Amino acid sequence: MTAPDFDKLAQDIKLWARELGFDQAGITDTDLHQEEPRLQAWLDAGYHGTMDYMARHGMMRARPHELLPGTLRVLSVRMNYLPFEAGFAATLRDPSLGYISRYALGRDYHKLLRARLKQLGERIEARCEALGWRPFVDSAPVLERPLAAKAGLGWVGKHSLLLNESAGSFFFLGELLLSLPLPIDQPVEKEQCGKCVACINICPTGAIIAPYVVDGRRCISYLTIESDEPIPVELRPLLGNRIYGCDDCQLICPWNRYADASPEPDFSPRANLHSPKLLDLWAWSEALFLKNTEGSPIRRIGYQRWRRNLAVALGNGPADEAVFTALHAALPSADPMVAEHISWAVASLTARQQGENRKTKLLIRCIEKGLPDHA
Ligand code: B12
Ligand code: SF4
Ligand code: SF4
Repeated sequence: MTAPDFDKLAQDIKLWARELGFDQAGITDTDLHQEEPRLQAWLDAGYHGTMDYMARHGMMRARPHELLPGTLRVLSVRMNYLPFEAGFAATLRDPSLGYISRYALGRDYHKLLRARLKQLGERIEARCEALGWRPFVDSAPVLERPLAAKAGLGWVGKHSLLLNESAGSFFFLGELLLSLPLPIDQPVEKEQCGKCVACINICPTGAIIAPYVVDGRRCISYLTIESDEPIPVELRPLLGNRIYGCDDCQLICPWNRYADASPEPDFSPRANLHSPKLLDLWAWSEALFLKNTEGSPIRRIGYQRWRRNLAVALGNGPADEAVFTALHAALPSADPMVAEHISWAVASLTARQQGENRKTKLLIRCIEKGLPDHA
């Protein structure tokens, strides 16, 4: 058997990736040694909070070849996820609605991306004998953003997400580790944030503590999804109506004016999650939560975290009689952590005059000016 033409194979792999629904693919080597001190500093500072898996794999995150011995290249892929009718402003503006991060409105992306990467791996394997390969998405102990940046998919923005000149940042990343000496792609020449610091300023909880550095413990995504602990009291009012993740640092980013919506049916919003009334969600029993979130990433947080998040959002919303009644009714049977959040919500509604958060107002104005297609 003759040795494969690796230039041609690299071109074919990128074509197959497009055929499988990825919006872009790039190839890089496994050398991330420059990232190791930054990753170590981030861990040493404790910015991972209770995400123990971040510390557990240590520097392996920066050494993909240790994950699969023999790995020579990383194929990095990205897939847009924004739904056509994202309804950002309408949902953020109305405090009686719950805002769910737009990546989580449809089916769980992990399954979709991993299945597509597996298909891609099988297709490459059919061309090359004795190939070692392994797909990764998100949960992988590798630094996906620095790898994608090296593979030419974009640059790391000051919010720490990967940004692409023509696609913004509303996309998922995934990788295939490959034992093939494919030609590598060049990184984007320079990051293009320039003097902009909009994401840092708009972040509701001040989680972007310096350009490119996110203190996970302050990020709403961590507080509402990853953490199973009580949400720190001082941060609760800042969450507004964000009940699962947060998109603010991406929404304010000028590069997302060019973000494309995804035609992928799996990412189409489920009607009951797109811009739901908080009180409707609050009425879900655990059985209904499990039924309504089947196949959705939201299911992974479980019912108690879901209730905790809803209680905070209700406490930040309108002080209607119906809200007080619903909160009081849930108190006797609530799990102790949720009960504490319900009591906080009742106290907060009682004490406070209603009014939209100042930063949210500003964000909505910016979305309406800059993102007409999605707003
Ligand atoms: C842990 C994690 C989180 C944590 C911590 C976030 C963080 N910034 O690390 C929390 C729960 C808060 C989180 C939130 C979100 N996440 Co997340 N998360 C991850 C995960 C699993 C690991 C990230 C990681 O390694 N962090 C450790 C830090 C040290 O790494 P880093 O932030 O990449 O930092 C590097 C660079 O910033 C760089 N750096 C540091 N200083 C400097 C200076 C300069 C000049 C430069 C150029 C670089 C640089 O050095 C660091 C080390 O290499 C990845 C998947 C993966 N395996 O990579 C998804 C991932 C990063 N998340 C993703 C998403 C979509 C989100 C959310 C948007 C979800 C949401 N809507 O709620 C938010 C965004 C918050 C934000 N602004 O980061 C996507 C990002 C896609 C993209 N376009 O970049 C990923 C890649 C998942 C995926 N497979 O698609 N996430
Ligand atoms: S996702 Fe929200 S809370 Fe997290 S860094 Fe971005 S703006 Fe801040
Ligand atoms: S908002 Fe500005 S600073 Fe932040 S990532 Fe976008 S361009 Fe960069």
